[in-house]
Formats: sequence, structure tokens, C-alpha cells
Amino acid sequence: MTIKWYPGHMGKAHQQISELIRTVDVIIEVLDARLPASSSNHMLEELRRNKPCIKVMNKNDLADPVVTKAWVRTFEKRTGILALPLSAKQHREVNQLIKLCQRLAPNRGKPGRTLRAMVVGIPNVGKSTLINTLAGKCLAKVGDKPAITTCAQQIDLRNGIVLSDTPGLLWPDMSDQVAAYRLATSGAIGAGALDYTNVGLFAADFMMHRYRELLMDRYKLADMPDSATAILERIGRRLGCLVAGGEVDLHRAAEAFLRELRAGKIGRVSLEEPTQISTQVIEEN
Ligand SMILES: Nc1nc2c(ncn2[C@@H]2O[C@H](COP(=O)(O)OP(=O)(O)O)[C@@H](O)[C@H]2O)c(=O)[nH]1
Ligand SMILES: [Mg+2]
Repeated sequence: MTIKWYPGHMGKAHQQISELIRTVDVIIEVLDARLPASSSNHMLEELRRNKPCIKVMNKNDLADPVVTKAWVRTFEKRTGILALPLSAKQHREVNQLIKLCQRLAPNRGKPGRTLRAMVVGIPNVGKSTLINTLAGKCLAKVGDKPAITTCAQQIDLRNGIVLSDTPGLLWPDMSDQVAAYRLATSGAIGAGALDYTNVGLFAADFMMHRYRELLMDRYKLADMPDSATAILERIGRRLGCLVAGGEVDLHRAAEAFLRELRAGKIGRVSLEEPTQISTQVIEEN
């Protein structure tokens, strides 16, 4: 028998989201397009039951378009799920979300039949940014209608859709080491959770195997060094991350490299592909 155990606050959050989900017609799950599996929480699938769900693959501006397409195809094989890659600050892209909500709940969004939606996701995937863009100028809170357990307000999007103004917070699954390193590489979890130099080494190793050309172009590498440490040293030297005596400060090199990677300076990079994730994870997510 598997015993499921969650720390107290997680159990409570879980309970609250479960209750909120019951009150909505469509769930808007925000994921990071660069790591759609690792930035999800497998509990949501259980909590969702059969509620329609839109997987918003945010930060699409940073992700590899070919890999993103593969993720969309994988997600949409499942009933009641649509996937939408976007950048949360782009009004035109975010407006597509309204259309998808209407597609998933065709009997709602009409006078007297409000379509209720809520945004959920792990920290830093862009939930607040998305809600702000959705709310736009017509930000209007709909009276004092508390959603069941919290005093969440509703934002009237003025097209028959109301959105809970507080996103449901999920937590990432940190027990999976590779997922944890991908999350750290993306910036979703802060330094401190994992050693920064190790995260930099993980990212350098990934880039040298998967996005070799991008790495070589960005750092003007005439040849590819044969280890992640050697890559960080070359990058550190190029970016001037040195200590007295001219040695490379690996920690600072890792920081500078990760900063560039996260900002998209190296190119559009996806950290995981559907084929790398076990079927079980995809089905559960
Ligand atoms: N490049 C990029 N950054 C984004 C995008 N959406 C959000 N961000 C950034 O991601 C960070 C976290 O966003 P936030 O909305 O606070 O995430 P939340 O914790 O899920 O509410 C912020 O620095 C945002 O500016 C996007 O589409 N592209
Ligand atoms: Mg937020």
C-alpha cells in the first residue's frame, strides 16, 4: 500500500484547490513551455476529475518551437484538454485563451450562464502576469462573492467569463532529481534549493548535448570542450568571471551562464521533450 503524505500546508492547499475546482467550468493550468512536465503537479490530474483543462504553455518566447509543438500534440491526445503556447504579456496571444475556454465549455459564457475559470500552477510560471493581461484595462471585481474557502474575488472579463483573481498555487515535485534540476535551470526554484554550480553544470551538460550549435555560437567556441566543467570555465573566462590569479570563478560563471540561458540570450531552448518523460507521467499530468 502506498501511503500519501504531505506536509500540513500542502495538504491544506490541496484541499482548497480541490474545493475551488468544483466551482469552475474550466481550469487554466499554467506551465512553463520549456519544461511542461517538470513544471506541472501530478496531483492536479486527480483533483481535476473530468473538468476541462487548458494547459497554458507560458514563456513560449523562450522555448524551442519544434519541441513545443510536440508537447501540444501529446497533451491534446487526451479528452477535455487543450494546450496553448503563449507569452503571458502578449495581449493578442492571451486573447486566444478566451476562445479556448468557450470551446471547452460551449454551454457557458452566455447571459445568465457565466463561464467560471481559475488559473492554477506552481510558483513563477507566470500566473499573475497572465491574470493581469487577461484582466487588462477592464479589471473589475465582481462584488463580494467569495469562492468557497478563500475570499477570492472574481474578475469579470466582460465576455461572459469570470476568473478567480487569486491563482491556485501548486507545488512542483522536487522528489524527482532531474525535474528539480530542470526547474532550477529555468529559474522556477531559487538558488539555495540546489547548489548553483551544480545547476550550472547540469545546464552546460544539457546544452552541449542538445543545443550544441547555439552554445558554440553564443560563446564563440571553435571546438566543443569535452566536459560540462570545461564549458563553464570557457564561458566564465569569456564573461570575465575570474578570481585573483586569473582562475575562473566557477560559481560566478554558473550564475552568469544561467542568467543568459533564462533570458533567452543563447536561443530558444526547451529542457524536456515528451519522449523523455515516461508515459505514466504524461498520463498523470
Ligand atoms: N520571458 C517571459 N517571462 C515571463 C512570461 N510570463 C511571465 N514571465 C516572468 O516570469 C516571472 C514570474 O511571473 P509571475 O507572473 O510573477 O509568476 P507567478 O508566480 O506564477 O504568479 C516574472 O519575472 C515574469 O516577468 C513570459 O511569457 N515570457
Ligand atoms: Mg503570482
